[in-house]
Amino acid sequence: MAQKIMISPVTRLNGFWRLDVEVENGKVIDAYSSGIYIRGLEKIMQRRDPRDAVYLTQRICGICSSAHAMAGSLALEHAYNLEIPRNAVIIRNLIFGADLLQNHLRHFYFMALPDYAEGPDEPPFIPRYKAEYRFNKKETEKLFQNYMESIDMSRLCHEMLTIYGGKAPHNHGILAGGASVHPTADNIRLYLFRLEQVKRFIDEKMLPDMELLIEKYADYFQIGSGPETLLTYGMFPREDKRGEFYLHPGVISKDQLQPVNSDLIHEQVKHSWFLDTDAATDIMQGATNFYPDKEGAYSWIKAPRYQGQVVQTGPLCRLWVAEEYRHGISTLDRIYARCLEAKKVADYLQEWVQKLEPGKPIYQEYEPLRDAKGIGLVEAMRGGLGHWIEIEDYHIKNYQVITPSAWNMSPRDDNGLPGAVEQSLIGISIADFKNPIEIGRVARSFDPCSSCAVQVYTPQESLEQYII
Ligand code: NFE
Repeated sequence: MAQKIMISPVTRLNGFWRLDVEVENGKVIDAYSSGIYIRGLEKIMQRRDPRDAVYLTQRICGICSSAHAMAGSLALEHAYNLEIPRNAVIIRNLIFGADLLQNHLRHFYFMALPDYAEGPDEPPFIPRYKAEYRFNKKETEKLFQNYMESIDMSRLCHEMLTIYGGKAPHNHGILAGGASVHPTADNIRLYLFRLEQVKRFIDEKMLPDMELLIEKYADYFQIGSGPETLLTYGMFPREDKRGEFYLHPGVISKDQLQPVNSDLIHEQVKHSWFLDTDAATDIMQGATNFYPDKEGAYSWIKAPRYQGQVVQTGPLCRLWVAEEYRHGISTLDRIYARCLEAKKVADYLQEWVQKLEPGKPIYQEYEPLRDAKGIGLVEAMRGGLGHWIEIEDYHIKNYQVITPSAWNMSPRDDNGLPGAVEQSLIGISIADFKNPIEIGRVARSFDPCSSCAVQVYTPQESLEQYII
């Protein structure tokens, strides 16, 4: 008979997430991913000034804010048909790139590593599962020295972000029309000085630590693959070619690379606590109506699908589409690709910061339109992020957000197809039912963030009014 494991909340990630798995003969035969609180930012956005979108959506979560600033700005620039100055594209990439490095460093050392290396016998490393940890004492000590050093590196990344973004995590440097901080010889130097230290850490500590992880846990290249359809919207807009990205957009389905078509993105809600009418084939018409008593539902995350397919998204998908990493799709591939991407982005940032032109424009003036629609598709740290805005009479009529973690952590869809993390868990072996460390290893390799994925209600208002 199947035994059930429930982990709630899953720790070492942002937000509150619950995983339920059924285990039979030591193997996971079924898995359920539940976002266990409400976001509801779409409700908060209604009737606001469209220019607020860039700032308010950053508050969806505290760890990928600059990605929301990018997507919100792109959506408005699309709606207003704006072209922003070259300097602005670069500055925005410098802000987002610094934030991405901060995220990738944090994921590798704080979120993922403690699943594989046994930390010191003190909080936050205890309590922990009793399991097979494969590093020897010397290796473990070295890994946790680097873990501590990565905190300094994370701080440096946030300092880089603030040089052009004003503050972290929610920056004021990215806005519709461009950027807000002019490049100067001085701020370029301040950015580079920090970047060089972070780059050195990635090259000399993070990548070697990743290689050591591969040496000891190579079996995780065969574990936790998840869906084989990979999605990326394109990361880091090019300053020299409008509409193009340094890391190309694309969907890999059945080994075929296709361009991303936003019309093929839709959301299903059969197993999510939303009214059935919130299912959307056209995301611009999407709605957010909470229904916590819904039968058969188990998550505040909707089920986004691409042409009906379950997809996974994130650094592995980006490098796969860029043909820079085609080793495999698995737990360790996702973690490895994230580390390789950190190196790639650090190299890019060094190149881009030197392309800034002090004295040249950073902002394109515009007149807001009375009525308009726009879509901002961009990559966040964890994968494809989309913002859809409809403006009516100078105010937001509808705002919809589909985050990478909604793609990855989604529940079953209308056809009963499990979401990406759910699929990756089904079939894995659990060595010790009381210490199911394998679940965390596989699930955390997606760098999940349930704050982004679920729908927060306005604390002044009662939730009751949203419930039918
Ligand atoms: Ni809360 Fe986020 C990223 C977005 S969710 S972290 O990256 O958008 O996946």
